[in-house]
Amino acid sequence: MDITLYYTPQTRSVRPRWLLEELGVPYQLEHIDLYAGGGESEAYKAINPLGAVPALKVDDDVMLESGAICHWLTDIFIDKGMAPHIDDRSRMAYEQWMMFSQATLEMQPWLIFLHSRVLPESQRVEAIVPWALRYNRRFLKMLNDELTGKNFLLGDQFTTADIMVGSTLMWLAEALNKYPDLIDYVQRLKQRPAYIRAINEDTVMETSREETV
Ligand SMILES: N[C@@H](CCC(=O)N[C@@H](CS)C(=O)NCC(=O)O)C(=O)O
Repeated sequence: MDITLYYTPQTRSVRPRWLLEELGVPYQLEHIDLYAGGGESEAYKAINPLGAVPALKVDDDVMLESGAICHWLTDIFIDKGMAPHIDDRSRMAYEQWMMFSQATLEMQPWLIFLHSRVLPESQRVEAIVPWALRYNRRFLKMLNDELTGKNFLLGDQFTTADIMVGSTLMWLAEALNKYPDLIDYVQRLKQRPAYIRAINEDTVMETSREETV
């Protein structure tokens, strides 16, 4: 199986890259320079007509959406232990947090990230950050309560749900200050060797081809 991840640093494409590093399977990175219009090239539009990252190519098949990509990779490499098996009852919590990260949590942290760190100052809208923080309060409180006394969302088992939720919390930076258990959680995630490798632009895992399915 030949895996290629279309990738721009500091975007949602970190999620599947982090997961690929956790899985320890070989993959290639195809850098798309979004900031230099790389998403607009005809060649990349043939991969993703939206011009966004990530995209995953597996042999001749292409998949979009960071959540779907992470879900699929986790299940195709289920023996690597990044999710409970489908007939394990803790899979219910896993599915919940996977979907929560995309459907419930993500929008406001993304706006906060855009309007406090990504956009040039002249394009930021001042009112958005306090609004988004207010709107997100109950989601953050729920997560903070969930993680009190626990290492990861499913307890001691680190799963892809931690990648999806944790990478989204990382956009919030100091906006997490009122949530001590979330700050500890994010710190714990940032210390994982696979995360450190994933955010290092030059790292590509060199695992032998025989390890792929
Ligand atoms: N829901 C999609 C969102 C993809 C997305 O919007 N990615 C951003 C980077 S984080 C992007 O490529 N933006 C450039 C564009 O949409 O032109 C996912 O999770 O994969």
